[in-house]
Amino acid sequence: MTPSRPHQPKYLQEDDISQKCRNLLPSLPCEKRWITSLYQYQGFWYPPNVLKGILACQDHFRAQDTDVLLITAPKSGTTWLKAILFCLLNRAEFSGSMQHHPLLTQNPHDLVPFLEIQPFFGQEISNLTSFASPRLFATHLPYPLLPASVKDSGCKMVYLCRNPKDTCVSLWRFANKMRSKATSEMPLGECVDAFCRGAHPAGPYWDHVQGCYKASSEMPERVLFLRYEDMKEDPHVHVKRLPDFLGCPLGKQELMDGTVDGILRMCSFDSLSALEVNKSGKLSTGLETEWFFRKGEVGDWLNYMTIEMGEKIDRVMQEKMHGSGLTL
Ligand code: PAP
Repeated sequence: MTPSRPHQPKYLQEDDISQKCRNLLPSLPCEKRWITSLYQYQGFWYPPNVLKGILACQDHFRAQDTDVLLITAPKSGTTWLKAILFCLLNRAEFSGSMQHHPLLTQNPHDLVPFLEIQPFFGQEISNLTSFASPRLFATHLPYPLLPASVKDSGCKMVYLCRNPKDTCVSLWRFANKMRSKATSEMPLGECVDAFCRGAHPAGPYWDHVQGCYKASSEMPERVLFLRYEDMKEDPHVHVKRLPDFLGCPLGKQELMDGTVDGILRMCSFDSLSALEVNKSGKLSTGLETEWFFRKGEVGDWLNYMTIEMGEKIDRVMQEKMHGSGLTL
């Protein structure tokens, strides 16, 4: 295990891992080519400190039937959908007082915690009783690694996927921001190689996406499968599906008074990225809020990758997703 470097966000520091995690690490395959060491646990790659949170939430998280869980691979649009879900689920409370809306002063990641990062961060068992029902959480855990209670309960899951080449570029830019000042930048070619080997945080991407795609095909009432590109193209149509799926359908008045339009405006890339909290704030995990707002565009990979890099990702995705019925 590599020691923590100065200037690293708390999120990446490796000193603070539980005994259970410490005992497990030597038996796991380790990847050193990412900006931090990654360990392969139950088929997916994570840094040790996140692995600690995964073990804790797998052991201790007790899902409730009313919970809502947003599931994404990193850089698939998590921040955007966290904001939208938060607005939809809390719309009754803030409908008359939008100028006091929590999203104006808090980053979506501080309002909607990742199960394996914030609640179990730095402690073995987190007290989640302070969360009002319906509780809204997010996770980068793929379907097979979810805590048993999530699968056994009646809670709702929303999965968001994104074009793998855009996801890879977004991941590359983010990883380079997150690296310690003492570490050199990762070239894009290395990130593409890691992506195609599946050896990046929460990778392999193809397995991550397929787990929830399969679950949504088998249990459409429990898992809603969305695509970032569809949401960018027609956000209204796709966001309107959410309240019905979550069991809190829009009322007649809300359908007439532009509730969804208001939520989409508030959660748009331009609105969120212009807020002071998202320009200069820090998350409780130590990450800078502005890192989560880069461009938010579809097809941005074309501005960075060579044709060969793009074809390499296409080839591996086609091969690994063959027969799944899903194309990205
Ligand atoms: P996470 O999984 O680590 O939480 P996530 O939010 O999925 O990160 O990824 C950030 C991406 O979402 C960035 O994409 P880009 O690098 O291609 O630009 C970011 O710009 C984009 N994003 C953030 N907020 C929004 C938004 N409101 N609308 C659309 N895209 C957004």
